Amino acid sequence: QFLQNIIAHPMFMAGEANVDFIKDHPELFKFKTRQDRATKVLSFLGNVIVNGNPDVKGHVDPKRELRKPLLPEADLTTPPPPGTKQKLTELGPDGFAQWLRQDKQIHYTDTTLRDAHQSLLATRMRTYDMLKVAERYARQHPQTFSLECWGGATFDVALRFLHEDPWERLAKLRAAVPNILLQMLIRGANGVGYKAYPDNLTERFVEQAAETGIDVFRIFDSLNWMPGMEACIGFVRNKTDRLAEAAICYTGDILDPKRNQKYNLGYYLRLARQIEEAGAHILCIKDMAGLLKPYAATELITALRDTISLPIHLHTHDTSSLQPATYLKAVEAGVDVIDVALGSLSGLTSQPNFNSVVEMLRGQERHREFNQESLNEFSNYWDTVREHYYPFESGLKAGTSEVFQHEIPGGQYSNLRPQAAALGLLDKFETIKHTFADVNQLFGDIVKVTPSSKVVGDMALFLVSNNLTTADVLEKGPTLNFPESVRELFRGDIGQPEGGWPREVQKAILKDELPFTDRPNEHLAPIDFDREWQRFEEKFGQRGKFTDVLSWLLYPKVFEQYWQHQQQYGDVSVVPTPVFYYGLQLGEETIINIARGKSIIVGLQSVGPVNEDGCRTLFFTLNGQGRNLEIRDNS
Ligand code: 3PY
Ligand code: ZN
Repeated sequence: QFLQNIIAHPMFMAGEANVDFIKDHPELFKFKTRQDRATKVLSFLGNVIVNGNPDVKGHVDPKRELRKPLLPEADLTTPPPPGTKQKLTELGPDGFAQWLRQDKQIHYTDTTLRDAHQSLLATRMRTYDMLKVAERYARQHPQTFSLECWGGATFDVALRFLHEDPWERLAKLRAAVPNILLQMLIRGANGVGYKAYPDNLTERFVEQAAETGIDVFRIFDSLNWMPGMEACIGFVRNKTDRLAEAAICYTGDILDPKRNQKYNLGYYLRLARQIEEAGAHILCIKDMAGLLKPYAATELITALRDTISLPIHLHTHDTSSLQPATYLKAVEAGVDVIDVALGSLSGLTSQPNFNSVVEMLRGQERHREFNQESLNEFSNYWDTVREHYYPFESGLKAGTSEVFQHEIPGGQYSNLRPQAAALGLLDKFETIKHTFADVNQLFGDIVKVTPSSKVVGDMALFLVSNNLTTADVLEKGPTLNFPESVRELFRGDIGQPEGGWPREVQKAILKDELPFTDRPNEHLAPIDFDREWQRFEEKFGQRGKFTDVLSWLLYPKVFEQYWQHQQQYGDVSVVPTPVFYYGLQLGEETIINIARGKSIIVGLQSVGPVNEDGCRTLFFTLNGQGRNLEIRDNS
């Protein structure tokens, strides 16, 4: 600790420490009393036991029996066979892209660790459950193209609700899966956030993500606006040796004359050419709401294959339950990679079922073999684990063709319901869905995906909660105080839509504020990283890792809360999920691996009454020894 104090001292870092430095600075001898990891974890558990985990408050069913998941079979004594990761190292990104385009057999991206739980379980899947099976997956299914496991909403949710470091998650997954490409979703100029960030922040973020473990960067812009993607494509291409996969977000219906005025085949082909010119290695069709119907897929994929020479990756959500048919047609038309999720985390607002799609293509000349028995074991593992997250289920019971009318993205659909409930509008959910579609038309028919979809949702909720319709926006515009996100959208904060914003609506929303049409990032000062390192140290009292500085710059408030939690309770990502959310029952024991090779066995013996200080005394056993802890009761 003494040496750490010296190294961290500002004078030492500035190279100004002379011979009297130690004598003149008694504070170097001040040592923080460190609580050991076990005590920190114990106080986290104590808090959950006494006060509940706030993330599930009001949704806990104490009678619910949670089973222990069975781990899929795998031989962990042998190293994982080489896979796409080794192929990328061998061929480099350009060579890899050519190989992919020419490879006949269909490839699969498994989204279980990112989009599947983002779309079904409010993004709550914890590193703990992922790591239990990651090494096994690497051995059993090395022919998988990639594992989508990072980015999108997972960065924010990991810090905010799970109190986990997303970078640690990625590093651990990388170590467990050295043979399959790891993939992330990045919102172009909006990074893993909801607004534009300075370009040099996105640049450093991309470099660090590659260094920590990302191989495939799926880059999109929420309005399909090329300037929102170009810089990010360049960062991946020029600053890393990884794959830049740029996405066209699919909206409307190219085969429907009522919906294809703006978003028609010509529009998508033009974007694809621009993406190829911008230097992407792979083109993605990102069908975030699941609107690409089977025969439209035939037309789109065939035309794209004829127009560009990049490999094509197709992403969809099975909200309508039609999307396996779309995959069949896309495979016939020559798509190179399709996104699927392991059975028990597939379907509805998530991706189509991995296990079943493999079987659908058996007999098709492009079929790729997988060990079906093992895929089912993984599905069964996630089926049991999914139960542990029951408070986050969306309640959607069946596929719905309504999605073709409202066009709400899969990841947003399950969120809109609780948002409506929080505003006391659950009985108006049908109206909200209709209003979402009306707002889209009012906004000029835009691409709807994070963050533009969130703004359409915010506006729909605003109108419904104020008993207004879209017609009122123009009529009563000057007297209405629209949500901040709507003003930002029309100001140009997240880019420009195809055909521009409808002028009258823009005027009604912005009133006297002037919009801009250049890149929002142009208005942001670049980050001075040396200064930010210093500010970080001043604020948090220690130098911190670069990844911490990045997380703080992206999500300042969320990171601060995460940091406090970390100081108080240590690394809680190691706590088993049922214990993390629901605590321990009297007499129950759990094993927690608090550090590499170091486990503790914790049992709960008793919970005392509230004393005069408002605390309860909890009696635990820690590796068989009694330990008591005072926990404040906040009720
Ligand atoms: C995200 O941006 O998180 C998405 O999943 C968009 O579809
Ligand atoms: Zn998606």
